[in-house]
Amino acid sequence: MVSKRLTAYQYLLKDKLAGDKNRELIALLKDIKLAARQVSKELNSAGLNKILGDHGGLKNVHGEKVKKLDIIANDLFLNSLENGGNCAGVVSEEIEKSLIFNNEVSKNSKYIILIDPLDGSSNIDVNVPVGTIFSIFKRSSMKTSISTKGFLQKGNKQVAAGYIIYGSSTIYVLTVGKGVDAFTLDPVVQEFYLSHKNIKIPKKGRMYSVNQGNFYEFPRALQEYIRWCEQEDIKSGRPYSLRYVGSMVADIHRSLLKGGLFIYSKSKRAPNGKLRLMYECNPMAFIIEQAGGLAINGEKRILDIVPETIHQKSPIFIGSAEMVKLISKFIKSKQFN
Ligand code: AFP
Repeated sequence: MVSKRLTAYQYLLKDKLAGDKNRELIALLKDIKLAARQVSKELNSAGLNKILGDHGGLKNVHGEKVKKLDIIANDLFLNSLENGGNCAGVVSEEIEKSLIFNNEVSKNSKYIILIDPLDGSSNIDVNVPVGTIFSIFKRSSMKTSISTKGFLQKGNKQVAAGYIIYGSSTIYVLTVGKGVDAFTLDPVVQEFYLSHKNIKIPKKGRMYSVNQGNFYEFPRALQEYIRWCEQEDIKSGRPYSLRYVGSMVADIHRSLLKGGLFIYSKSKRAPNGKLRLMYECNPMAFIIEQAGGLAINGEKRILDIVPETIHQKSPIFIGSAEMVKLISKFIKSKQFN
């Protein structure tokens, strides 16, 4: 029997992005998919090909140790994006400055992209899921050439966002602003097929996800929320379960499918948290909101933050709508410093 499965490309073409005006965006999403397949392949055999571990003593713009696979993933995505010619420039977690493509095709493209090529890479050596996160915007003007400033758009202007989780299977989760769908990589055919249509995040969950090792560094309001999660209360199903992978993509993917709250707060040592607004918080916020959830930085919606720099950090509370609303109440009623 012939399979009726739809590839990501076919699904976008026929359904989510039907119409000629979307061809360039579909092609750009295809460039991302190509690199994701290559990264998936590299990760699957990394231990055999001696590409686990740190890349010498190299550190990234955030002062974090760079892994060999961070570099490989970054190169694969940048190659695919540049050669595909469907975006005018890129901001990557691995590169300090924005990269503007100079070839004739890319120059005339209307899209720009911000990407974390391999998030959670400190987990690679121990075989824990890692991911790619990306955010796509339209250029604010086609008349002038783009500059770093052109990337500094609010999250609510994103035209598409997605992540690829390299876990027990490789799954590509995508929104183009019309709900959220996911595609699973068939490792034999090496193609992504539609596997989760129109995902809705449960309104509430029983899992919270936070690096509790930072408890004494957290603002009072968050400490009280965590204590509340730990208390027994039959009516609300507490105590909640604590689940923290330490790989944002894995923690958010679980919350998206099962319900839950993911937290990376500000703390005494890290007044802006750790996660990056433009290629971690914004795309995840867009996806989760499109699935019916919420994402805030403690004070306001992530997607309404006006960015000042391409690598800026932001605290984030993201997940099931009722859980985000509740933590927001804790924050408003208690001290959040
Ligand atoms: P790495 O890419 O350095 O592994 O960091 C992963 C990450 O950016 C995000 O994926 C995790 O949620 C978060 O950091 C974990 O940070 P902590 O180790 O401070 O909890």
